[in-house]
Amino acid sequence: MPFKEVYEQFVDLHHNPSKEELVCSFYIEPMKGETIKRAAGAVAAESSVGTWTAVKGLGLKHVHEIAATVFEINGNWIKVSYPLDNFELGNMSQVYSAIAGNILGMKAVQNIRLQDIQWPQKLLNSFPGPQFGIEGIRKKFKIKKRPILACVPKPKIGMTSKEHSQIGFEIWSGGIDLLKDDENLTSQPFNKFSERVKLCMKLAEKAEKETGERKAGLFNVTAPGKELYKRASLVADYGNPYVMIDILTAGWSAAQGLREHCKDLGLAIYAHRAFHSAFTRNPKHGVSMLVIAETSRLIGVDNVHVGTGIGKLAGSTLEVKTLANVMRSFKTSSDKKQHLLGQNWGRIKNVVPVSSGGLHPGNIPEIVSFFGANLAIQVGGGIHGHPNGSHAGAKAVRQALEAALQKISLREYAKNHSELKIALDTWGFRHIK
Ligand code: CAP
Ligand code: MG
Repeated sequence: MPFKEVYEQFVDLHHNPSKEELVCSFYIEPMKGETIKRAAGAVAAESSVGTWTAVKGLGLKHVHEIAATVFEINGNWIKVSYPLDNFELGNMSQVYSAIAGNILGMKAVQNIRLQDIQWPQKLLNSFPGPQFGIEGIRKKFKIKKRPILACVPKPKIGMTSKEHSQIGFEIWSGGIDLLKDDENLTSQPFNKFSERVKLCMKLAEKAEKETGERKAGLFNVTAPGKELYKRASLVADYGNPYVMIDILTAGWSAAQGLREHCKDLGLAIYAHRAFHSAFTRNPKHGVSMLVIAETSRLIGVDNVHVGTGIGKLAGSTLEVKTLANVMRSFKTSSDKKQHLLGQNWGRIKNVVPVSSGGLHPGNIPEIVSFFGANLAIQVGGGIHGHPNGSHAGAKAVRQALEAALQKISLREYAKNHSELKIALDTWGFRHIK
């Protein structure tokens, strides 16, 4: 049999996937001279049991039973179903090696993008999901309705632990809830992880006394091997309720290990998505941010970055709104326009979406009206770039949030709030590029 014919055997447009099967939607562009049917079949073959040529084993009963099937082709969009036995329950890295592995580099396709996954309940339930979810996080901080506020010190790296912790105090006492490490700050010689945690926690306590609000650090525990877990344990020893991980540079298995470790420690997990644009930014190729966010939810993070739509980083307003909604909902519907498959999340808790990247006080009302109040807003430059410093910058953000929640215009509110006025005089309402 000519080798290409193998691929077409993986297409059955009459197949109706059972509830036990995992379904993926892909955008594919066949390579020149290739038909969409063969290219689609190649995707199903390579991501499940097949390879470029016929092999005898394809006729074996169980191999045949678990072969993936292309069951829909609609222009460049295809849907592929995978019987459950393709996957090892609870092993996210294995799942990705199948449905987002070799197929992304196949010559049969010019471009291929994994847009969405619909997880069958058995596979979904083999993952823990968030330990706390939105309700649990709000309870920890006694923040009933307003967005949770986070701030990342800038400059991103280079400050000593002492300088970093002092900035922490300035922003906590200025009205911010969470002091976040930047994605590229872990334990460099000038700002050792343990020293940073120690100094910050001392000042968090002071800020708590001063403000009567709970203050915490999002300490970036991303590190090789056991060191990652050691750092999480250290954070817990200081009584801080949260850790942060660069979920993509660390990898799914490390993140799964952290989730397991955090269960006993009672720590919430904040996921930074640095590295995602390597595979999410090209709309024709790679893996969508939606898939990354859904995966992060299953693994069990309590926060995930979803973007702003209006800030300095790529991501359309429609895309970031969809991401936030999928992270907050327990049941999502399919959507033909966005090629969403819909998901019943069952017992899996929801996730606090984080809007971040180029935000400043003048943007806060827009972010709140766009996302609603059930989210976290993270600001770096838009606090530390305040002409009067980080403390004033933090106050300006909190004031902007108060105005937005009370539906008072920022200009009006700024009449009696000098920090906000200076921020507006500096950045106005502009969208940062
Ligand atoms: C924001 C930030 C965040 C990005 C992440 C930064 O700083 O600390 O890492 O927002 O992007 O380093 O850029 P600014 P995303 O507030 O100074 O922009 O949420 O898109 O993953
Ligand atoms: Mg950052």
